[in-house]
Amino acid sequence: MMFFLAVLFICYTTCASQTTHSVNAQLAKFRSLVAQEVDVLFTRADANHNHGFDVDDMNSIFTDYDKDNNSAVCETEWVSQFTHNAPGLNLVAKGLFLELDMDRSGCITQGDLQLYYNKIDTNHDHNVDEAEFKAYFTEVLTILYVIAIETSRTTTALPLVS
Ligand SMILES: [Ca+2]
Ligand SMILES: [Ca+2]
Ligand SMILES: [Ca+2]
Repeated sequence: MMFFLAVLFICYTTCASQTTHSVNAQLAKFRSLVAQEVDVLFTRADANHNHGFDVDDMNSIFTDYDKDNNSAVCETEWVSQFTHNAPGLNLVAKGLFLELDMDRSGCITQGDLQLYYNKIDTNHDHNVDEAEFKAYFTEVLTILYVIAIETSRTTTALPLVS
């Protein structure tokens, strides 16, 4: 993940003066890197390795993140877990948290997970398959990375380079 962001950042800072052709090439590279990240995300999310994202998988992630076992994953809990090995991903973690806290209560609960699952299940067959998962998170991660790059560019501190 950090390698990806570092490549992205280097590209962003060195590509500005280059031609449209190379911008397109960099865009293609950006898309392929997002695709790689989504692959990694899916592999991690599919905890029971059945090539789908099901309720068991969602509960595994929830239990993993709910460190104080109070059946709620609140923002600090989520962000500290998510950024544990990658402190530069604060903004991406916060963005994902806002996605998951569907009722905006400040914590992710089982109710949020149900709503979120229904949202990703775009064909409404009560099952999130690999294609649905990847299509959804490609969109979300693309947006979050673009925001993260913009933020790093407009602040003196570089949150993506740690
Ligand atoms: Ca908790
Ligand atoms: Ca909530
Ligand atoms: Ca489905």
